[in-house]
Order: sequence, then structure tokens, then C-alpha cells
Amino acid sequence: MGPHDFSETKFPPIESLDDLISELYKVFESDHVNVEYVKCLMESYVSNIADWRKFAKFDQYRYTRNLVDEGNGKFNLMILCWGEGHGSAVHDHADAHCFMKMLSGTLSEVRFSWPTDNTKQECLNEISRSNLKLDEVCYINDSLGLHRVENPSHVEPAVSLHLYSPPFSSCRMFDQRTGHETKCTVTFWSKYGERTPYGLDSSMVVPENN
Ligand code: CSS
Ligand code: FE2
Repeated sequence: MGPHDFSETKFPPIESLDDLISELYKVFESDHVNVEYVKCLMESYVSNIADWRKFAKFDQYRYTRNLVDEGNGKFNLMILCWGEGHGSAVHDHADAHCFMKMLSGTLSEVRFSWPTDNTKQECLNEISRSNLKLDEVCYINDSLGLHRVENPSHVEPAVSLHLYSPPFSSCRMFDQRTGHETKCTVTFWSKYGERTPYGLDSSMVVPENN
């Protein structure tokens, strides 16, 4: 059985976001994460706006992070809303697994290798560039590099579903031109469909003492 063949595995029908979440709870009970299986599960959910509309909250100026489920402490599932032209900084994933599925629109992902020598200012080395289309899933962790994600469209917003395991609340962002890193806190624009208190609403916040 190859890495993408789950014909021997009992693969449940995923007919809604709730079905997907129930299945993710089962998968993440175990401490070992089967990356290909989680990718297949997430791919098998066909995006339906009726399932996720209540989480999809946009900001005029930058992408928002909207918490959907805390996965029993094992994972965070969230919906990110990217207005036209919105993008992230180059960042790492705090030693976590990161799965990202398109629910609407298209995102572009640019990967970089880690800076090798932090005594020198060197621009980050680009490894790959790809577009993620409706219902596709991509995976990254720190051993695969860093990335920057953006909505390249000037006319269409984008919505993506992200699973991070274990959950994290801070990560590092990198200056693409110098390789310089900065610790940042990640925050939620909304939780369970409700707006979080005002002032905590930027997606990646650089601490003041940094
Ligand atoms: N890691 C970014 C989004 S790209 S995976 C974030 O969680 O804000
Ligand atoms: Fe990311």
C-alpha cells in the first residue's frame, strides 16, 4: 500500500464540515499524525459555504484568523479570510503540522529555506511557488521550510481552512530581504463565530519588547 492509497483503510464519507471535525478528533486522539491521511480527509470534504459562512469574517486591511474548533487541545482548526491582495509575512510554524485547504478562491504559497547564517544579512532563498485551488490541501512543517501565503487576486477574496497540531500562539516571522527574524503572537479575529474583543485583532502581532 503506497502512501496515498487508503483503500485498505476505513475511509468515512465526509459530507459536511462537522463530519470532517468529528473525524479529525478521532485521528488526533493518537499522538502519531499520519500526514497523508489527514490531507486525504481534508481533501475529501467538498467546500460548502453554508457550513462555514458564520466563521468567515473579513477585515478591510489584512487577513483574519477565525477559530472554529480547539480539537480537544490536540489541534486548532481555523478559517482564514483573505481580502483582495492580502498576504502573510514569511513565517515558520512553531514545530507544528500545518494543513491548509482552500474553501473559496485561490491562494499562492511561496516557500523559502531557513536562513543559514544569522550573522549575515542575506535574502531568503525561494524553494517553490504554487497556487492552491478550491478544495486542494497543502502541508508544511518547519523541516520543509518557511512560507508566505497571499491572495494574488485583485477581484476575488479567498477563504482557507487551517489545521495546526499541536496548537500554537506564537511563531516567528522573517524579513525576506535580510533573513532577520522576529517573534510574533498570533491572534484570533473571532472565535466560534463571535468577534473577539477589540484590540486583539491583528493576525500576527509583533510584541512591543521585541
Ligand atoms: N500560518 C499563518 C497562515 S499561513 S499557513 C497563520 O496562521 O496566520
Ligand atoms: Fe503558514
